[in-house]
Amino acid sequence: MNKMISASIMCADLLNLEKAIKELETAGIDYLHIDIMDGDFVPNITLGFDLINALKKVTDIPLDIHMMVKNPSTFIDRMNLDENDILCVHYESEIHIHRTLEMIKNKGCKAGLAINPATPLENVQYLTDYIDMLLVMTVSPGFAGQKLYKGAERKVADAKSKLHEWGCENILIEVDGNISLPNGEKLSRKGADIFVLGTSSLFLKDKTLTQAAEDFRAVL
Ligand code: S6P
Ligand code: MG
Repeated sequence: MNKMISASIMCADLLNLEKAIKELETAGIDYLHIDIMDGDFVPNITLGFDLINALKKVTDIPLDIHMMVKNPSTFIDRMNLDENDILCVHYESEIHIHRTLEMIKNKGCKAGLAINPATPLENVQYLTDYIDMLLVMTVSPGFAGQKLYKGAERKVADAKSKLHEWGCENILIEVDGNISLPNGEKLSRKGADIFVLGTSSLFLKDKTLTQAAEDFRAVL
């Protein structure tokens, strides 16, 4: 399976976003990762639906939307997405998460389920028919610039073997949080497919986005 890069837009130069998007296109980035936070599910507030709908008009790079909000089902209709985009919600964000995943599938885009460091993998087992991607958080959600939590490598390895055991190899594993070159290399070996890159490896002061993406691909 091809390994893919998802660029974390909250870490881009937001005052020159169009320029960054064009550079990410040139660099062959696979997804734009859009973090939506509500100040309630996580202690921060970031990007929103107007930005998503504006991005859909200017780029063909598929969106990888990471909803860190309570009751995300309320907002599903607010985004114009197509079959290549991924809409990802957290296991803990709804009482009836299965219904939300069904709503996402009915919308016609791909569905992702995000799990926090403390979320057991078994919580995913009976939802696998409704998801295209499992987002294994490698930090607690809320902020860029954090440190990989200590169980992350084991969690990704376990996620890979559980998905195999459940006959769900088609479900992609995404990792998000402190994906530096060494962490990316380790997590790739454990089975991660999509890598969310932010301040740790893509948006750097001393490298262009193209160079940083190339350097990251070299360790996968
Ligand atoms: C964090 C968010 C992430 C960050 C990304 C930043 O809650 O979901 O997508 O934007 O992790 O990357 P880094 O390398 O600064 O951790
Ligand atoms: Mg994220």
